Amino acid sequence: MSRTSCNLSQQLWQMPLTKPLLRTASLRTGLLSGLRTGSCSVMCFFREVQTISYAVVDASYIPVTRNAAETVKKEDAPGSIETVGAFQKLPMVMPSIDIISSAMRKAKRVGPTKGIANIAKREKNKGAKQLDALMKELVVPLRDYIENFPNKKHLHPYERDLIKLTLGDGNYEEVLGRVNSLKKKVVSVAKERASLCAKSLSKREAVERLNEGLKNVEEIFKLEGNAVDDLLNIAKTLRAMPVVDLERPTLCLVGAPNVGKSSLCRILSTGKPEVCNYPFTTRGILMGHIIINCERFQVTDTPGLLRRHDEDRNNLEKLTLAVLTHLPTAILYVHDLSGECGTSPSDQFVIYKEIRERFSDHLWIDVVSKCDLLRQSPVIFSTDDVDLDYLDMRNYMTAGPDGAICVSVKNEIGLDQLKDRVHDLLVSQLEKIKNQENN
Ligand SMILES: Nc1nc2c(ncn2[C@@H]2O[C@H](COP(=O)(O)OP(=O)(O)OP(=O)(O)O)[C@@H](O)[C@H]2O)c(=O)[nH]1
Ligand SMILES: [Mg+2]
Repeated sequence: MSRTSCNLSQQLWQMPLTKPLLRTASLRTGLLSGLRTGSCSVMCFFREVQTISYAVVDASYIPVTRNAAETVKKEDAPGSIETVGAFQKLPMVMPSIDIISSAMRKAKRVGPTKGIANIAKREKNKGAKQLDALMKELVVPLRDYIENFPNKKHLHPYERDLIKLTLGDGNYEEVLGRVNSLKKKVVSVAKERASLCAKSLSKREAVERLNEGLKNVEEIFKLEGNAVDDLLNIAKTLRAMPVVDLERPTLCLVGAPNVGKSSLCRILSTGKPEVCNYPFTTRGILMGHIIINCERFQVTDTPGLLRRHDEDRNNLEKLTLAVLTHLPTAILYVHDLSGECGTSPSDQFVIYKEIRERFSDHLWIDVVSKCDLLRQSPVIFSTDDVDLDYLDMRNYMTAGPDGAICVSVKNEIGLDQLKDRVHDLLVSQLEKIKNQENN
């Protein structure tokens, strides 16, 4: 049997994280870098390249199984995980139909042990060996998946949250559990059939028992192999998640839905998150990069936050909070006081105060968007509370939080000032991360 190692590369690209479970990810096209005049900054969304090892066995590929030492190391992983990137190391999963057809083909090629003269004995020996080979061909990839899809408790909390919020609570474990029970079933049925075949009394009986055994194992695999296909889709979804570098400062655009976060992201970078005039256009974490003076930073566009308690938040909002909680982000908070976005300025004030308090340790810039639409007097919704006289809120509704930069993407107002502030913010964030590392 010839065994050749090869590397296959798979290109990754950022995608919205909230595609329903197991739906094939649609890849976005790459975006080129753009230049910012003045401070020589470039913001761009990058493709990430992933390299995975396979062994080619008999003209088909199987994922390389890691050695025992590596497995033990993973089991001993510490409680607090400080690295991300597990999704890029997931094993390649083959479609169940490919696994079974390749296994059947290989098993049927297995001959009897040489030197058995008796025809019946030879046939019994061949049958038992073919069933055993079939079992091994099926079990090797399944075991590889079970061992190399990480246990959630060994993941960084950010990745744990991504799994929960994008695949649904418990789905990851459920699918791995189904793969494991398929593996056990294959082992038990194939062993039983092989032993039956070995006990045959004639050549004919051995042939019949072999054929029945092969058919039986094949049927089981075809019936329950959808666990493998589900795992394949999980791997695709997870691998397509934005790649994050925890040591790089990240600018995170936050605010209520429809306030202009993605429009600003498009201006600050050459990334092209979708912009529409309705809430929750952005349905996942979009990760890109900003290069300022040859230093590379990350930028994420996030789904909007509504005024409500955490237990009522949808998974999109929870994704935004997961980014802020687990990644080293500097926040660019966007306020829309024009009355156009659907969330009243007073509600935005409440959301803002909560987020500001909760993430008070983050570096921060406030931006009032759509200033081309701003009026002299504050916009008050008919649903607003009566205590609007509250001074802070009055001030907020007129000009946003103290120090906020007023910008208009439409009329190109305030954008240069914003870019300069973003630059300074990210440089400070870099220093903050370095200081934290040194302490
Ligand atoms: N007049 C005006 N409209 C703007 C400006 N910036 C954004 N908009 C519009 O506001 C709407 C929402 O913009 P988005 O950038 O998609 O807002 P978002 O915050 O990313 O929205 P979600 O992803 O749904 O949370 C779009 O119709 C934009 O064209 C601006 O400066 N002036
Ligand atoms: Mg958006």
